[in-house]
Amino acid sequence: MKTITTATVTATLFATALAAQAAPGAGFLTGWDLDENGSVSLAEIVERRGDVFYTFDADHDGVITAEEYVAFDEARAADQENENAGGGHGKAAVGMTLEFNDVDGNGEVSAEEFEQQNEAWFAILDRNGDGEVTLDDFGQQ
Ligand SMILES: [Ca+2]
Ligand SMILES: [Ca+2]
Ligand SMILES: [Ca+2]
Ligand SMILES: [Ca+2]
Repeated sequence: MKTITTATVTATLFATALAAQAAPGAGFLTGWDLDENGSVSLAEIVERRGDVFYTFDADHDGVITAEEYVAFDEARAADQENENAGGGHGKAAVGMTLEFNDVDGNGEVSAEEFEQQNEAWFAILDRNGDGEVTLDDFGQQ
C-alpha cells in the first residue's frame, strides 16, 4: 500500500495558492503536473486522483462516504478560496465534488466511480481539446 499521508497530498494539492496568483491555471499545474513539463496529461490526472481518493477514503474500504466527503470538502474549500483569488474559475474544483463523482447518485463515491470520472474531468479541463491541460486552457477565452 502507498504510504502517502493526508498531509503530503494536501501540501501538494493545496500549495497551489501562491502560484495561482501568477496566472489562471498556474496553481492547478503546480499541483497536478507531476513531471513538471508544463502540461497535465490524462495519466497525471489518473495518478493524482488515485492519491486523492486514497487520502480521503479515510478507512480505506474503497468508498468515500458522505461522512468522509466532509473532510474532503473542507480541504478543497480552503484551496478554492485561494484559487478564486488567483483568477477565479471553478472547473478544476468541480471535478472533486461529490455530485460530479457520485455517478449512481447513492450519496457516496466508490473507487470505480472516481476512476470513471477521470476522463470526464480531463475533458472539462482540456478546454481547447488538444489532449493536454496547459495554461492555454485557463483564463480568458
Ligand atoms: Ca506533465
Ligand atoms: Ca471509506
Ligand atoms: Ca455512488
Ligand atoms: Ca489543452
